[in-house]
Amino acid sequence: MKMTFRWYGKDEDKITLQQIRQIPGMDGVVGALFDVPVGDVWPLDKIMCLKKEIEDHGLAFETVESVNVHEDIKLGLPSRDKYIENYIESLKNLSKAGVTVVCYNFMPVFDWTRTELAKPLYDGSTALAFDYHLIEGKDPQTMVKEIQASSNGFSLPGWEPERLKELTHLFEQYSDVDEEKLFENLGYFLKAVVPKAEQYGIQLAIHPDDPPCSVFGLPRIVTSEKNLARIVDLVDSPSNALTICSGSLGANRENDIPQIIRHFGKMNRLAFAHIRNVQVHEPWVFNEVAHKSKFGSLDVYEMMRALYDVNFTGPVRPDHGRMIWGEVGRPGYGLFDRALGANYLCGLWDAICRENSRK
Ligand SMILES: [Mn+2]
Repeated sequence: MKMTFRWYGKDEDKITLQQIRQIPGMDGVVGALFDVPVGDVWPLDKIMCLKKEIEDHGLAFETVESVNVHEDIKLGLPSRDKYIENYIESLKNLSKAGVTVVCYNFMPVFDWTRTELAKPLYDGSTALAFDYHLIEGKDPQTMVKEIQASSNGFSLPGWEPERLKELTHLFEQYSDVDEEKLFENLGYFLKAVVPKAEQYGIQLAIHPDDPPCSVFGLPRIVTSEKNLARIVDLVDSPSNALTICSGSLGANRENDIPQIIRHFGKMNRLAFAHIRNVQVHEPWVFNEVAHKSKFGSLDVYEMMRALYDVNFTGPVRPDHGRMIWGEVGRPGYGLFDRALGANYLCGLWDAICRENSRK
């Protein structure tokens, strides 16, 4: 596995590449062009600038998160073909820069959803939290305002203000899209894009819905092992692959993450792993915690062990972190706790490798 760190670029992230470079065991950066509107082609010159910037700091640029899928593709509107063409063009340009993994999600309207961005934990740190009681009966506009008010001034991915202005209209458009229709629209997208991705040497890696349940009545399909199996079956190609995000899938305790890693890893459909821990208090009530297994509901050792067992050679990143040591930053994406998380994951990995080379 290659240890990576998500970075929002020099204009959007107050964490520097120099700082990321100094995290022990860091191999690469997971980057993206955040100034290209969703649906537009990612220009080759901008991709090459980002690549150079990252590589000049001794880090690899092979993984992109995310090339977002335009809403018209998820809705299955006639205009989707134009956006699919643009998507393919972006993949072509990324392949020219040596990118081999492209993460994306297929969540209607919202990207990840939380009800609290700075829930105080027992040790004075804060973390992202979700409690479905707080969402029940709330209208999405109020929710958006609350999230934006507590985002420390950062524009959160998937919650960009421009996009959310259209919220009422978007909800209307989704009124006749159920889970089956969403599967159909994902299939249409993948059938067009995956053969090209394969040709360009790129694995498309769909990210699980976060949390893996319906919010505000919108359909969600990337939620369980059963649905992941259905997705990889939509197009039979190693380029139709998965991002396993332990914190997203793990919010539903019925998802056995090590088993999911083993199953899809053996099929060669695992392209990217986001590893973090969550404490699940009851179904759909959880908060994020430090990466170490003992602080949450997930067995992080077993997940790393499963990645080792399937000979996973792709990128892994610590996912969200808490805010610690007084850091003020992008919710979930501060420097300190994610660096500690990466170090913990590298430590587990070293121990697993050493133990097995002795046998
Ligand atoms: Mn994730």
